[in-house]
Amino acid sequence: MKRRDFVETTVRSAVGVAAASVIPASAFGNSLLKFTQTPLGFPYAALEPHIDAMTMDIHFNRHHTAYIKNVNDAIEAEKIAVTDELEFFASVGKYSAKARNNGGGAWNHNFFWKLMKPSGPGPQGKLAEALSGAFGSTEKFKELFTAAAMGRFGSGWAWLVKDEGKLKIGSTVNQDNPLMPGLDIKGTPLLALDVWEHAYYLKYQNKRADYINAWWNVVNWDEVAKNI
Ligand code: MN3
Repeated sequence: MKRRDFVETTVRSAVGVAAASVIPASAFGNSLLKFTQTPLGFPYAALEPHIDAMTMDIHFNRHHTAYIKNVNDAIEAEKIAVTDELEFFASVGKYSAKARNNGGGAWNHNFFWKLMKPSGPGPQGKLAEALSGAFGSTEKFKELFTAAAMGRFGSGWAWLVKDEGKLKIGSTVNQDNPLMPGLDIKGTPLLALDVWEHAYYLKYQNKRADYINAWWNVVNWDEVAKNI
C-alpha cells in the first residue's frame, strides 16, 4: 500500500466515512508532496569567472525560488496526491502547465546546483570509462553534449542520461526533464545544463557557446559519477 493510500484509509476509518466519498484535502494535513529548495553547496561567487556571482544569486534566489513556490501552490490547488517527486513526474501529463513547468523548474535546478563546483579534475575511473565506451572519449562526449545544448532552440536543458543501461545525450524544452514520460529523451539523469538565457545572459548575453565552454570548467564530475 502506498503511503498516501494508507493515510487516506486511516483517515477514512478514523472519521468513519465511506471509501467512495470525497475527503477534503484538509483532512490529510501536510500529506501532499512539497518540493524544497536544496541549498547551494558554495558561495555565489565560487564559480567565477565562469559563472558570475550576480547570475548565481538571481538564478537561485529569484528563478529557482519562484519555481519551488509555484509548484507547491499548484500541488495544493490541484490536490496532486503523489508520494514522491518521481511519481509526480511520471504522472505529470495529468496536471496543469503550471504544475509541470514549475515542478520541472524546481527539480531541474536542485539537480543542476549539485553538478557544479569550483574547478576540479575531469571525469575519473568508471565514469571516464563509461563516457569513452559510449561516445568514444570524454572530449567527444563534451562535443556531443555541447551540440545538444547549442541545438536546443530557445529555453531548455541538455541532458546526459542512463536509459536501460545505456548513456544517452539529449535536450528538453522549457523545464521538461527526462523523468517525464513521452519525451525524446528518457532515463535517469546524470548531468544537466540549463540553457535558458537567465542562466547566462548577464555575463555572456547571446553567446550561449561561450557560456557552455566556460561551464565545462565548473562541472562537478564526482557528483556526475554518483548518478551513474
Ligand atoms: Mn534556470
